[in-house]
Amino acid sequence: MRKLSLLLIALMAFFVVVGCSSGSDEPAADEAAEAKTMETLVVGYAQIGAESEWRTANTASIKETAAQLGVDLKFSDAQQKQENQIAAIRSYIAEGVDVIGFSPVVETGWETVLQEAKDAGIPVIMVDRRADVPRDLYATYLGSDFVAEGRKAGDEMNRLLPEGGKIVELVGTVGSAPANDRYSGFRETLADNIEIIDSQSGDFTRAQGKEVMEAFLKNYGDEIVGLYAHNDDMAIGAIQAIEEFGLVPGVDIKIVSIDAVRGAFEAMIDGKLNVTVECNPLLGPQFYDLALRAVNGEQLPEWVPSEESVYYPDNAADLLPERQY
Ligand code: GZL
Repeated sequence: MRKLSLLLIALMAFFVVVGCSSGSDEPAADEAAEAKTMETLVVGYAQIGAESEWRTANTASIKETAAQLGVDLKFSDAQQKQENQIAAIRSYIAEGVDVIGFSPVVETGWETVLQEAKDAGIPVIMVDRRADVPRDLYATYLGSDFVAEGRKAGDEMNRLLPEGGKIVELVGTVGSAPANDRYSGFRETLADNIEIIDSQSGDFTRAQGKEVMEAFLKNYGDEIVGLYAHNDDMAIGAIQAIEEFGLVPGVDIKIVSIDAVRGAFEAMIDGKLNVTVECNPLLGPQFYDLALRAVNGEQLPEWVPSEESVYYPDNAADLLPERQY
């Protein structure tokens, strides 16, 4: 009996070994998948909305670059609603795209859906704005240093108001990384003789920038000698309110803004805006380069910062023709 059992075990072991090395024509499960190219890459992009000139230029860069590279782009506009962005990301996961890109409208509330993307093996790249999530939930963040933008804006306000005075602030979308960081960076460099007497959100739009500035003027009138706007669209709306109130924008009220969109150059040429700090929206080329590298297994740096400058009225007319946004 004992001999029979030993024979059976030996036979079983033999077939197991043969089976594994049977040279089956099925490829080994661990054979590296073929590397993706731009022409075979499928990208899902969950955009915030179309709230500003900056966003319009950012969207154009994402779409036009995909067309130039031959990337299959699935694109959605969330109308500045987080729930719409989350739904779009879930739809890309269900579609099985190769990589997901998104600009988080606010910093919080993303961990669950990004974990779902990770569980599905889909790398995520944060573009433009950053979300507050653990490092293992995203491949990299491509975007600006918003704190540095705020610091530059503070330096410019100090230069424009050497005697100091009372200023107001138009904040971007509440809870968004640019609003949070531009708020804090500005206060790091602002001189002690300049007092921020009011600070309200205009949600990065012209309409709300005008509305909030009208309220500021009603409450404080010509006490206000300066305005810090977190983006050019709110500044342009505020300029309209200042003119309707009977003051001269750029003269009675010095204005410092951020983005450096075409509308800001036109306002500087008209003498109504004193300075704009650049925030580059043309992120398409860098995004697809990072997306392809992530899909093909490269470990990416935590943050890829975009290059930016500061622009003034004195050469705005010369530069306007070459501005791409
Ligand atoms: C900044 C971007 C901001 C712009 C606004 O990178 O997220 O959102 O400053 C835009 O114009 O609406």
